[in-house]
Amino acid sequence: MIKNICCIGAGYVGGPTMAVIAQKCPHIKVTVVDLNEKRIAAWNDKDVNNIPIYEPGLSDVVAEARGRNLFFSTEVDKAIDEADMIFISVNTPTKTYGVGKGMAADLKYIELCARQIARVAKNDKIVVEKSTLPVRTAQAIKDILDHTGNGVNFQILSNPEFLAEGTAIEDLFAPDRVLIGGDTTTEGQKAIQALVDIYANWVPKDKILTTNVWSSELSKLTANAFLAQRVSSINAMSELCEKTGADVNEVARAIGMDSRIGPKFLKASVGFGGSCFQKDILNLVYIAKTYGLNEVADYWEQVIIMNDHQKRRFAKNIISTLYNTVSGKKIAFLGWAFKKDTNDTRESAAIYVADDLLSEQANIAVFDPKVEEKQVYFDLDYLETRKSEANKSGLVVVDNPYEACKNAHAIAVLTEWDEFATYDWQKIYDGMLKPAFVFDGRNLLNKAALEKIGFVYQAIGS
Ligand code: UPG
Repeated sequence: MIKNICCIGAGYVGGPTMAVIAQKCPHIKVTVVDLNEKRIAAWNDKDVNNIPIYEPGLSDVVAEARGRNLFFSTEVDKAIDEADMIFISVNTPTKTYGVGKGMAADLKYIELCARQIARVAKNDKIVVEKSTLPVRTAQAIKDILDHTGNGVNFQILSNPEFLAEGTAIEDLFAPDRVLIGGDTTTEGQKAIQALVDIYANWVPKDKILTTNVWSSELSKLTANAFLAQRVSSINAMSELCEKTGADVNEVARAIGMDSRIGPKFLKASVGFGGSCFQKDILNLVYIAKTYGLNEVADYWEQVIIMNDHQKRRFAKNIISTLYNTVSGKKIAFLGWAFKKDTNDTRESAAIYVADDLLSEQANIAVFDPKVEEKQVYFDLDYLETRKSEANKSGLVVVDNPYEACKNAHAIAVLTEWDEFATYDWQKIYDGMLKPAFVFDGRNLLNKAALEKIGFVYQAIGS
C-alpha cells in the first residue's frame, strides 16, 4: 500500500492532480516539489487565493488538504527519499535547438529527474510518468534507474493526464477514464495495481484502464492529435462555408448529431492554441519520421498547417476588409488567453494574429479579463519578429473593454469569454469609428443584434 507520494513539478498538471489525490486519499502523504522557490512559496501562501494556478474549485481543494496530507516544498531529495511512489510532472517543451528542433520533445528535464531519483533512492520505488512523453520514454527512464548499482528496484508506469485547463478539477473528480500503463511482468502488474488502488478511492473501477506502457504513452499523443484534428477539420470547412453560403455552425450541428461523429470539439474558431495540441502533434510527426513513416507524419502535420492557415487568414481578412490597410488604425482585441476561463496564453491564436497586424503597423489595444500586461508583451517578444520597444509602441494592454474599443476601427474577438456577450454593445458602437467592424473569431456574439446596432459583423465560417 502506498503511504507516501512525491510529485516532481508543481505546474499546471502536477499541482491540481496532487491536490485532488491528497483530498481524496487522506491516508496518503502527498508532497509536491519544485526547484522554483517562488512557485512553491505561492502554493504555500496563507491566502489560498494566491496559489499560482487559477482553476475553478482548486483553491477549495488545496485549502482542505494543505498542511493535512498535502505539502509543497523545494526539498526535492528529501521528498524523493521518503516516497514509495514518485510522479514526474515536469515540462517537456518542444526542442529549440539541435536535432529535432521545433518538433521533438525536449526530454532534458525528464532525464534530470530520473538521474536525481537514481542518486537519492535507497528503497524500491514506483516511478510514474505524468508528463506527456513520446512513446518509449519509459525505456530511457528505466535505463537510467536500472544502473544505480545499489540494488534498488524501480517500476515505471505511464499515467497520462487528460485534464483540460479551466475544467481541471471537474476533470480530475470525474474523469472519462484513467489510463495506467505498466510492465506485463508480475512486478509491473503489482505496481499498476498500487496506482489503481489510489484512483479507486474516487474513480469507478470500470473507468480505470490498464495497458502496457507503450500503449499508454501513445494514447495520450493520439487523443490530443484526434481532438486537434477535429478542430482543424471544422476550420477547414469554415473557409469553404464562407465561399459557398453554407454556415459552419449549421454544418457542425448537422454532422454532430450523427452519433458516430458526436457534437463535441466541432466549434470553428480562429485556431486552436494551448500548451498541448501543437506540441504533441509535432512530437507525433517527429516520431513517425524517425521510423521512416512519412505518410503518417504528413497526415498529422496537415492538422498544424491548417491551424496556422486559420490564424493567418483571420488576420488577412481584417486587413483586406479594412480597405487593405490597418496602418495607424486602432484595433481592439477582446481576449488574449488561448481559451476562456484560464490565464494561460501559450500558443494562443491571439499572439499570431497580433503579430501579423503589428507587421502591418496596426495599433492594437488588448483587453483580457485574466491575462496580465507583462504576459502579453512576453508572448510577443518571444516571437522575435521585431524589437521589444516596437511591440510596446504598437500594442497597449488595458483593463477595461470599453476603453479598448474606444475610437477603434475594428474589434477582434480572440477568446470566447462569456462576459464579452454581455457587454453594452450600443455603448461600444457609439464610441467607435464608422463603419464599425467586428471580427468574431469565436462565433460568440449575436450577429442579428450587432447588425441591428449598425456594426459590420463577420464570423468564422458564415
Ligand atoms: N478549440 C476550438 N474548437 C473546439 C474545441 C477547442 O477551437 O471545438 C480550441 C480551444 O479554444 C483551445 C484549443 O482548442 O484553443 C484547446 O482546447 P482544450 O482541449 O479545451 O484545452 P487544453 O486545456 O489545451 O486541453 C487539451 C486536451 C486535454 C489534455 C490537454 C493537455 O483537451 O485532454 O489533457 O490538452 O494535453
